Amino acid sequence: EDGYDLWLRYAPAGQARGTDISAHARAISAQGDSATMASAKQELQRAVTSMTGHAPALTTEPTAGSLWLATPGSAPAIPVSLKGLGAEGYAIRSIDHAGQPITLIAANSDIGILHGIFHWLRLAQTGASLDGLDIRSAPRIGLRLLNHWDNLDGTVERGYAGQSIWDWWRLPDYKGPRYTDYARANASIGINGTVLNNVNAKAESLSAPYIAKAAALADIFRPYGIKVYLSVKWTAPMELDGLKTADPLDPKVAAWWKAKTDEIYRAIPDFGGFLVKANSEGQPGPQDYQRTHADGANMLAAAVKLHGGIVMWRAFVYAHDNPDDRAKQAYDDFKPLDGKFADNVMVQVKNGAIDFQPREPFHPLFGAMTKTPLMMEFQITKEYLGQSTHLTYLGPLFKETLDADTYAKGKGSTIAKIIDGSLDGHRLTGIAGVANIGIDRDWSGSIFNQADWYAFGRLAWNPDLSAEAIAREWTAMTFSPDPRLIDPVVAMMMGSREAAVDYMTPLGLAHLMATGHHYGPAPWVSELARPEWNPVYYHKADADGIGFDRTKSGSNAISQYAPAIARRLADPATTPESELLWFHHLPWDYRLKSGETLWDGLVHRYDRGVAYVAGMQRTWESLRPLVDPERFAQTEAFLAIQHREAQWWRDASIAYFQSINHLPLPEGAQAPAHDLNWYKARSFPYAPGHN
Ligand code: BDP
Repeated sequence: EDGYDLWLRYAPAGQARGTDISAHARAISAQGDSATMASAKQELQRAVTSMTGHAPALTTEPTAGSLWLATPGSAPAIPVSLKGLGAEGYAIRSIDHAGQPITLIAANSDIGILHGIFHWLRLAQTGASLDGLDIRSAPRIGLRLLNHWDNLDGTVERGYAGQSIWDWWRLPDYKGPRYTDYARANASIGINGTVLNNVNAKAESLSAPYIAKAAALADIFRPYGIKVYLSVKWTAPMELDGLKTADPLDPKVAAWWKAKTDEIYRAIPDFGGFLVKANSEGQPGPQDYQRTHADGANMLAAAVKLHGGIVMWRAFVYAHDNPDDRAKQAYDDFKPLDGKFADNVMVQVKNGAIDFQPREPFHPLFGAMTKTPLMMEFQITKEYLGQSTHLTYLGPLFKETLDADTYAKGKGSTIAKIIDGSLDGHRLTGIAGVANIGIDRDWSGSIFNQADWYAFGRLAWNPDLSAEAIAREWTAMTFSPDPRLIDPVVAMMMGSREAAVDYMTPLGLAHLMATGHHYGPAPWVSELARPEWNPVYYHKADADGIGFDRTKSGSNAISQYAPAIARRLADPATTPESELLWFHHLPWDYRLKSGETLWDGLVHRYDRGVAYVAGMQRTWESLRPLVDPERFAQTEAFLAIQHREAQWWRDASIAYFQSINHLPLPEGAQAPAHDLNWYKARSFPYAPGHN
């Protein structure tokens, strides 16, 4: 049990349950023989055999106790309506077919069938009833993509699970089995696209040899309903073919992109399109030629349009020469461009306005660009949340953003409704997750990090699912459906993200991580070239108080939100305490709702975070008899690391803030183990994931 099988372990189900599963999967009946249908049948056979010890028969006509896979193309008279299921959805129904009980899995397409069989396998694996099924499911969001920040040299930016799974060197000739397992895992949670290379892109990824390599991957992923996309470097025409400029309005530049796009589509006929990081953190872009993001996006959009492709243009921008609050800059740049983008462009916006912090208020562009389809960008890889060793389940973080109410069109204008297109009537809809996948046997750097990949996919399919329900499914499939295990593991997962917020950046603090690799605490850093790279820029602690004033008296970032929200955020008393210091600079003796001072409350939260991790260690220890030794030991070791590091975060932060406010610790709180200089001296320049 090294974690390679992810949530597709298909562990032996035990006598009674095995018999039950067998009875519902005596045979797999299907007429189609596409590669997709073949994968669906194979998956079922492998799973049912592994869970029950009995291989189901393969038939073309449905027979008693069979799983009947039917599309209008393969089986004309399907006794269930397929309306509203679209090209990817499915229906699962227990039916009586000519006097025989069978389970029908029906869809408009073979891809829908594949999604349907994975749903049925989820039921089988989690111990759910397989009788009386009447399920209909279709994705709420059209494009459900992973973004790989994988470099052509095999490293992964912000990757904590080893090198890239793309073996660029040996592609396209050698296509290892991992690519298929990757596709299976993604198809099982409904992911339908993957951007292969880092947003900090190299021009070479668009050269002929790399197009051939991408095409080889696209061929493997196609039967699983997964399209390939590429990140592009804006100056590729100059770097690859010696053009004098990359000005998007120069006809030669447009012609180059058109020809390049045609070349890609010849190799990959269903190529998805381009992802662009432009004029951001040193990347070139249209602004270098006094053009706008829309000028750039639209030029590319024209090139892919005829082929049905799209452009995903990232809104993650902040300029080195802009003295204004970094949190405001994306809005200031993009809001005026609303309505100016071509209809096959999506603007891809991170969940928060800074950068994937343990907690951020939602990005103010959500709700502000009603004429442009906005794509959500979450980070599945935990750059700022403990990377591979900390157990911090991201389901609650994703949900917090999806459920956030923008009030853009009055109460109930949630972000989920913006990105699924329903609020503003967009048909092009999407969500992206920065992948946490690498060559490690367990794919994600830890067993529990697999849950974040899983949760992302499930929420992309249906943002209304609860983080807890997803954690339950994942735990049942990854470990076992035994309630003695599920209940404590899920409880542990559900509070884990809040615990990280507590021990790293409580009460709305943000970006206090060490330089470059963003791992441990370094709230003291103040000497980096750009002000907004320094933690002191974010916490603004001084003898009198702490926090970033984003109200009228400060940067007025709150004015970027809908009036109903801005009003609430204008006053610390009506600002959620979880976001307090994000929006306000407050005196150390400010009274929290609990009655304690801000300083005492801060210290208590650090302590609460550390205590939560100790609690997870106890819970995990109690589960020793229920978990296989290999995976038990990994989590046990990682929790010990997490506990040590939570304590480090707490102590370093307290030592630093105390050096500024000179306040005593609240009654009963332990003094940090070392003095501030000890924490400042800790460095680890070779941390992974940072180039
Ligand atoms: C930040 C990362 C950096 C990425 C950047 C981005 O630190 O490595 O390149 O975001 O999203 O989170 O472009």
